[in-house]
Amino acid sequence: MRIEEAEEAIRSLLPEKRFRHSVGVSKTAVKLAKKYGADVEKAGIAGMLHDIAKYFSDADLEAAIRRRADISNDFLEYSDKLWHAPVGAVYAQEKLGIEDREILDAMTYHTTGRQNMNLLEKIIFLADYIEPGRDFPGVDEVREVAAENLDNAVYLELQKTVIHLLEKRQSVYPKTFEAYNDLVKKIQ
Ligand code: DGI
Ligand code: FE
Ligand code: FE
Ligand code: FE
Repeated sequence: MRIEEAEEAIRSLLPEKRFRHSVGVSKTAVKLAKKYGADVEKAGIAGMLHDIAKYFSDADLEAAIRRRADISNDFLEYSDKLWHAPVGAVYAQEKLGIEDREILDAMTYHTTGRQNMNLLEKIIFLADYIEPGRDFPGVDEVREVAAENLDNAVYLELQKTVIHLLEKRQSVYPKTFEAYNDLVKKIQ
């Protein structure tokens, strides 16, 4: 699959605003891939597809998580906002024929992160947060750090996300903490 084919695949599945977000993530991921030496085509495809399951119903998302032995059922114990990520990867594999493990993992972990994220996983995780359409307090700081050091930017995103969740009295998926603990060791 090429980036343009990925764009066509999401067009009918996402409302206009989410479609534009996905194009923004794809373009940002391509830029980060060029800067940090990742596979540019994979970054563009994973960025385009990352939210493909965002508008599936909770019932469908839950059914997919239960059906697939390779998606941890512990997602169901946490926020339903997490569910579209692993289910999107399964959808990309089953319906779009994507078999590339790096693309599928980048999609699976784009929301929560995890420890030992590889280059493509970090790029998609970060691109989702800083694409040009995002506008929330602190995003410009992360954009600036992203231009300098990938791990520092991923760390900052995780720090802001965890603080945000705690302030809103929301649960934090364990892999998000694991990603934070991993990156805090790697920052400069
Ligand atoms: O799908 P997007 O809106 O583009 O972004 P996303 O997939 O990164 O979703 C982020 C949302 O998930 C954000 O509103 C925070 C929420 N969330 C809920 N629980 C957790 C969580 N995010 C992380 N990283 N970890 C959690 O435990
Ligand atoms: Fe998402
Ligand atoms: Fe995210
Ligand atoms: Fe997204």
